Amino acid sequence: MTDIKAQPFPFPLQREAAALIVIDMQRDFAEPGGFGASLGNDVSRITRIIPDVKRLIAGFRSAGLPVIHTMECHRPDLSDLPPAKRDRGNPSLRIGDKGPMGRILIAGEPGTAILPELAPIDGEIVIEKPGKGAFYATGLGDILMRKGIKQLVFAGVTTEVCVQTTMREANDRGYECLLVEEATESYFPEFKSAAIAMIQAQGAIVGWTAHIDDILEAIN
Ligand code: C5J
Repeated sequence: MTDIKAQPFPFPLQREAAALIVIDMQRDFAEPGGFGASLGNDVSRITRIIPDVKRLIAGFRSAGLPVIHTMECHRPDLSDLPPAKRDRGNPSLRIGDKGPMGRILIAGEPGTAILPELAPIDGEIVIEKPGKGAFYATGLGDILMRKGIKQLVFAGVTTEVCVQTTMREANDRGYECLLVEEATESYFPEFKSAAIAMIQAQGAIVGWTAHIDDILEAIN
């Protein structure tokens, strides 16, 4: 066991049981014309973390540790999109509407794809998820169990929505969760800070947070 320098106290890394999970680094959240922009957000906040997420993925790959990617998306017939989700947020383009990068957050559309710089390579798991959390209505739990994964290192967007929701789902299922501070972002800096504070609070009630260099040093 190797300890990773982390908050609120060192993270007890079990190298053979750890995986990186990269949440929703999709064009729809990071590029003009996508879902994030349609809600009035400044998407440049998201593109700024791409180099750090890329470095983190490269570190896990070179250490021979699993990299899992998630994508928030829905079926073309919208049968997995609850009206309550489609109607909320007052965006200029709703989920399923046709935008400049194809239909918003629909599986297979260009805008729904993972950013090319962070694209999965052969053999990496990609989870398509209709919810904010990656365990809801997906095979993620079974996949992790089959692979003997017990610790999840989190990157991706947005910190307080899909990243935090998935961390909480994982924490409730018994996984030890570590959020990489430089490799996650929100459209709202105060929400990122608040999510980090919530995760670290009360003796790691939801998990730990750490810096990218401390993680890469521990795994390589
Ligand atoms: C949002 C996400 N923010 N991936 N999705 O709607 O966080």
